[in-house]
Amino acid sequence: MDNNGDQPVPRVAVVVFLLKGRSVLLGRRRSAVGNSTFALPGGHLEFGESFEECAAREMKEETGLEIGKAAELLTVTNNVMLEQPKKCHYVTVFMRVVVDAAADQVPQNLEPEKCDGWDWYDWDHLPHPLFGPLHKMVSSGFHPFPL
Ligand code: IPR
Ligand code: MG
Repeated sequence: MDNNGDQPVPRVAVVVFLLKGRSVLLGRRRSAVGNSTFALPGGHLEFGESFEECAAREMKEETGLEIGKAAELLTVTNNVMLEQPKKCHYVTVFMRVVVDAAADQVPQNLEPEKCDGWDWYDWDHLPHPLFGPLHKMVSSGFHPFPL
């Protein structure tokens, strides 16, 4: 089908469960999509990128953390968000990176216009509200931890 630029189209987002022990890195979004909700670091897949490259780029851009090629694919969800101020449809690719619990990983808030700040949250005490795509996964019983 031809896309003349006026039609909304699905986009691809790559997000990362950065895990440290039983904690996950989350930040409160400042955005027309999921504003004020807690979300994983990540963002739009760029032309020609692998999921792993996108995960590493977004992590670096948003938090300053270097994950190299460590991200592994966990799952993919289809998220149609027509109720948002900016209607959108994302295919969301969820990746995982496990960091050394002893290592001093200090995330920086490098895009303060998009996020209130990053922090580690215990998986059993996640903050609310979670961003829609993440909320849907958590409510379904999904967890990102290696078996
Ligand atoms: P960027 O690319 O700005 O990091 O995008 P994002 O964090 O708003 O993520 C886009 C996908 C979301 C809305 C599922
Ligand atoms: Mg982002």
